[in-house]
Amino acid sequence: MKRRNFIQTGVIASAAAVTACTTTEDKKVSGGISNPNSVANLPISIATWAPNTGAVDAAMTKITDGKTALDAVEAGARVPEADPNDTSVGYGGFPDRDGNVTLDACIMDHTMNCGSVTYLQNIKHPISVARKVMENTPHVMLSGKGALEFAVSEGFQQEEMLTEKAKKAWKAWKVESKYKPIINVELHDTIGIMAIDKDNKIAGACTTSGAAFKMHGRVGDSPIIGAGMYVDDEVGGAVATGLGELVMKTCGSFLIVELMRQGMTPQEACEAGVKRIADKLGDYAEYQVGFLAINKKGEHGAFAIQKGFNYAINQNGETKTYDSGSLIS
Ligand code: SD4
Repeated sequence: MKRRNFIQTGVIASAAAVTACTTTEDKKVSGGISNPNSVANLPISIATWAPNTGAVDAAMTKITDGKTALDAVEAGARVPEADPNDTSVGYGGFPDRDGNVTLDACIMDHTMNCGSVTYLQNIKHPISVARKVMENTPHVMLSGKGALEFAVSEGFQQEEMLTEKAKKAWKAWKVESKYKPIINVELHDTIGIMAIDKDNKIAGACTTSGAAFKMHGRVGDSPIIGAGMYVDDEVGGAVATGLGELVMKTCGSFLIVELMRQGMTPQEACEAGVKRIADKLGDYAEYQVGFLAINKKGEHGAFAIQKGFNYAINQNGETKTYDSGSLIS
C-alpha cells in the first residue's frame, strides 16, 4: 500500500470508529472529520476550559503587541495561576492530601526548546520558572527542592499558595479521605494554552496544581513534554486536561501531534487520542480527559471522554468559547 493510501485508510477507519461511539448530539460537534466551529484564521491563542477567556485574551494582547507566541502562552498561563478562585492552577490550587500545594508546569517553543517544573512549592508562577529552566539551564525539567532553589535564584518570591478556600476544601475532604478524581472540577481546570504569532511560529504551555488531594509527591501529565502539552512548528500542537495518569500512559499530546503529521485534522486527532485511551485503558469511563489541538493554519479541534469539556479561543482579536464533543454523552 502506498503511503498516501495508508494514511487515508487510517483516517477513514479512525473517523468511522469514533463516530460509532458518539451520540447524534456529539456528531454535530465532532462531525468525524473537522470541527464545524473551526475556521482557519491567524494569529490564534487557544486554551482548555471556557473560563480561560482572560488567558487567551492576554496571550493575544502580546501577539498584537508584536511579541512571540512563547511570550503569549506564558502571559496567558499566568492569568489562572494568579487567580485565587481557580482551584486547579497556581495560587489557590487545591493541595495534596497532606495539605501541600505542589505545582507542575511546562512550556515549549517552535524550535523544540522546552522547560518544565514539577512539585514546585510556594511560587505563584510556575510557568515562568519553566521558561527560565528552558532559557537559563542545560536541562528540560527541574523538580521539588531543586526547582524551588532555582526559582529563588532567578528572583522569584516565595509565597503561601494555600488559600483559606483551598484549606477549607482540604479539611472537608479529610473527613472521609477518599481519593476520587472529580470529573470537570468546577469547569475551570488545568490550563493548556497554545498560540501562533504574527510570524506564524507556534508555542505551548501547560500549568496546574494537579489532581486535588493527590498522594504527596504525585506528578501528573501537565509538566511532561509530550503528555500534557506538545508543539511542533511543522505540524501544530496539542494540550491535555483531566486525569493525568490516562494521558501519561498514552503519551497523549505527542500522539495527537503525530496523528496530525500523518494527515488528520485537529478534530480527528483529538478523537483518535481519546479513543486510544478508551481502547487501551479499561477504567477510562469513570474519568475525564480532554484534548485540544490546533494545526498551523489555525484550525482547531477538541474531544473528551465525558461531556463538559470546553475551551476558549481568540482568533485575530475575536474571543469565543466552544463545547467539545465527547465519547460518553
Ligand atoms: C493532572 N492533568 O495533574 C492534571 C490535572 C488536570 O483537569 O488537568 N485536571 O493530572
